[in-house]
Formats: sequence, C-alpha cells, structure tokens
Amino acid sequence: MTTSSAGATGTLITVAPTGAEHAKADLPQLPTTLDELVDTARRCEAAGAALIHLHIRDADDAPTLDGGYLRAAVEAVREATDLVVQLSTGGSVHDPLDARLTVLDAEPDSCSLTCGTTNFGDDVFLNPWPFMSRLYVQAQEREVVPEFELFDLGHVHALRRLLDTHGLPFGGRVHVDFVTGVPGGMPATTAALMAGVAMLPAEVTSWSATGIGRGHLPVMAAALSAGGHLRVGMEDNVVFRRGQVVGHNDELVARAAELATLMQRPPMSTADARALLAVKDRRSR
Ligand code: KMH
Ligand code: ZN
Repeated sequence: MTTSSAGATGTLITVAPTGAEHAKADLPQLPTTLDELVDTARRCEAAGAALIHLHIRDADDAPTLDGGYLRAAVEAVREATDLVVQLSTGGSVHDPLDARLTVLDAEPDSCSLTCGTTNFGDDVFLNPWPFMSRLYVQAQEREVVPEFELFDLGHVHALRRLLDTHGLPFGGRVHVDFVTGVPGGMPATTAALMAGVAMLPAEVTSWSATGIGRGHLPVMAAALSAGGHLRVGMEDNVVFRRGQVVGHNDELVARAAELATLMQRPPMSTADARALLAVKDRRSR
C-alpha cells in the first residue's frame, strides 16, 4: 500500500449525510425522511459524491434497522442516482448485534464494517471479533463489498486478522475508511492518520479518511496530500465554518470537491468508484 500521491488519480468522495447521533429536533436540515434522503443523494451526486453511507431513520426520525425502511431507502437512492449505496452496519450504539447482522438483507452495494470495539463519547460502540467475523463472511456470501471502518490503530491490526482468517472480500478490492476524532478513538491529526496508513495491510487497495467535528478540514487536507480519498457529511460534522452550521450536505461535498480539484485529484465519477471498489451492479437500468 503506497502512501504517496504519485499513483493517485481521482478522489472518491463519500457522503455520510445523517448518522445515528444527531437529533432532527436540534437540526431540522438533517435528512431523515425518504424524500430528504433522495434529494440529498441527488444533490450530493451533482456536487461530486460517488458513494453514500446511509443510516436510516423511522417515522419519528429515530435511528432504525427495520428491514422495510432499509430496503426502501436502498431502492429509492439506487433508482434516483448512480451512487454506490452503502448501508451502515454500525447503526446506533444502542442497536443490538443481532439486529445489525440483518442489515445486508436490504441488498446494499456496500456495507460498513467496523474493525473493533471503541469508546464512543460516553458510550461504547461494540464490535467484538465474532460479530465482525460473521458480518465479514455474510458480506462475502451476499456479494456485498465491505468498507472497513478504522477508528483506532488496533482496528488496522484487526483488519489483518480478518483478511488472514477469511481471505479477500467480495470483488477482491479492500477499501478502508479512517474515522478520526471520535472521543475514544484515534485523534483527528495528520500524525495519527499517517501512522494508520503506514500500518495498512498490503491487500488494501484504497483508503479514505474523515475527521469528526473540527478535525474535518485538517484530515481532509492530510488525506488528499497522501493519496487518500475523502468522506464528508453531517454524520461527521455539522459546522461548515466557525459560526455557520451546515445547511445541506451538498455544501460539504462541494467544498471537498473543490479542494480535491485544486489538488489535481478531481472527484471520481460513480463509474470509476464502482470499478475502484468492485461493487456488484444491482441497478436495473
Ligand atoms: N453510529 C456509530 C455508533 C458505521 O456506520 O458503521 C457507528 C457508525 C459506524 O456510524
Ligand atoms: Zn455511520
């Protein structure tokens, strides 16, 4: 795995528009309904995103893993855009492991797979080895491409164990995302990110990074300079600049696209993202 930008071309921009942590009551512009998710997906695709990381909310805007809601969202976003559709298997810290294992029933293109338990603010985000292992095998069997979420350097080591135990994921590509700046995980610093990149197994074919909260911009710049890809969105950051709350996810995508373009690594098309990640084409069009 190279850390140089020499071989990197376009930038994969992932948008994580909603998450499970923010309350709609506090942030009315957070996309939670199906219509809002589809509108967000369309606008973010137009702004340069190629992959969408979805957490789903129910009719009360609460996080849900209900299969009906998940399937409806996957189908609607797939119908409206060419974005790679990724469902979160992390859910919320309150979701039981068994429920999180049902996410792939909704047939996403991709799923998140966090490579270890981490403190998550005052809570614990639970990802014990047997859960990770079952989810990984299930993704192989269902032909869903996992994105390995790395919140800490120990998670990089656990990814090595997954690959050694179960072989390559469906499609043969290995894409990871560093989630930095979670209170309890690795900090949102260039030094921590580069330590993680240096540890990546040779099988890793691409990596992206996000910084939670105020780590957002520094981590974006660090990732771009080191040949990495980007994740942005209101799941991770709701402040556009000091004193200005994000009004729509597409603002974050547009800023990432602008910076990537300045760095001569413009946003990757959805077709290129599909090839990069080797996702199965589930579109009917
Ligand atoms: N909501 C967090 C507890 C994922 O999507 O896989 C977990 C999370 C990671 O957001
Ligand atoms: Zn998530």
